[in-house]
Amino acid sequence: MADKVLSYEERLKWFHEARFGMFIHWGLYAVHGRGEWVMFVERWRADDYAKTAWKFNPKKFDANKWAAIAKDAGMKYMVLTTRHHDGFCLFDSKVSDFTAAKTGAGRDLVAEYVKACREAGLKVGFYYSLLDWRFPGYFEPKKYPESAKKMVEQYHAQVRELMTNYGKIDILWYDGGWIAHDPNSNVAEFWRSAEVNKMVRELQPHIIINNRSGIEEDLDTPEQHVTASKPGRGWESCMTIGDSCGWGYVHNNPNMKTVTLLLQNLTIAAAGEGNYLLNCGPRPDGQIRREEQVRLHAMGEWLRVNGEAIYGSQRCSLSGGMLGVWTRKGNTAYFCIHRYPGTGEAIVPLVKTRAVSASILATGDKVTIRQEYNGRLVLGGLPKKPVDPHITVLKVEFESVPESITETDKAAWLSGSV
Ligand code: JFZ
Repeated sequence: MADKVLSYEERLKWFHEARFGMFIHWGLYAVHGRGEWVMFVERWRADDYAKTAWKFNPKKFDANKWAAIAKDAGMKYMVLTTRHHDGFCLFDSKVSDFTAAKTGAGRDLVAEYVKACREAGLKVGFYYSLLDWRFPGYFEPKKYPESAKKMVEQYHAQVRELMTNYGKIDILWYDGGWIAHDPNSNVAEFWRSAEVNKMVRELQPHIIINNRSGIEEDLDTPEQHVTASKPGRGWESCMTIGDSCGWGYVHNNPNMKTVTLLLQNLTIAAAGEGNYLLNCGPRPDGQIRREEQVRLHAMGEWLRVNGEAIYGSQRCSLSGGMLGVWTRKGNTAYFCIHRYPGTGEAIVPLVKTRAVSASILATGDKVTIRQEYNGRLVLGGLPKKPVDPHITVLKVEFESVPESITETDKAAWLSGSV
């Protein structure tokens, strides 16, 4: 008898605590070094591209090293591309010969990934692309209806394999559903996604499913931007460390984001009660490139000191103004300062609730509190230079859940009488 499907809140409890995960885009495309869309963008003939499978033999792939990098970064889960749009499966499949197990690698790379995640105490996520470019029926479903039907059947069969053969899976990260059709077709109907997701939840009652099979399900997935969903709705911003043009390995990727920007994105996501799924595109040999490793390590260093403000964060109604963003846990609020003031004071307008105490989270050093006209909370006695090169967090205890003043007269602030 299958376990009962957990409630939405129960299923998302660990996710809200986690706040930060590692996305991994890895597959045949890494051999070419020009991102995961290389087969389509360069119009490789299917049989020509398929030969790449015999060159893909990741001798240096060690999933335990990936898991160690994710843990060191302060990440709590991983999501791996089990199959991307090019159709190549990193897992062993009975319904496809285009898999790592049956070609150059000769291994079930997903099985190794799952084992490593569990041994590291990380939650396990599977990315799976519904579309498969190898099927003419994806591009011309009306002209090649049989091919389109077989592609849908592959999706149903392979998701069943993924949900059956690898133990407890925590996130099913669909992709590539909406691109398949002309704008006025119904994605969920074309893929018969409701049938699949019903089966998924029967096999994995606690699983979180994202919104990319044509059905809303559990998670919104803003891509390459950090945009909060409405309160109560789970969401996760997914983003590349390098240029947005490639999730898979891009040999020369000149625009790697700074650690400061990556941490700002993480704090903005946490402020909106959302998660940050940050992507690595490992080399064809399975190693995560150094430029990504060093940034992830630095994020982990910051989280080891300031993680209290991020993990399990709640929304906070206080204004961060020009300086940064607020997260909250009960009556305690955390001011994540992105633009540190040089005056020794951080001014927060329109604070309704009495502040009781304040300190610098990283050092415990006390911060002075003054509450004045227009609800201005002045946090003072700050060192002239920020204690952290990226983001300094002030921890402020309030006498109740901190609230903002609602301005009924929009001009009242001018006379200090908000
Ligand atoms: C998709 C994939 O195509 C991409 O390779 C990567 O896996 C990313 C995480 O997901 O990218 C998208 C997603 C959405 C749109 C376009 C590309 N869109 O909505 O236009």
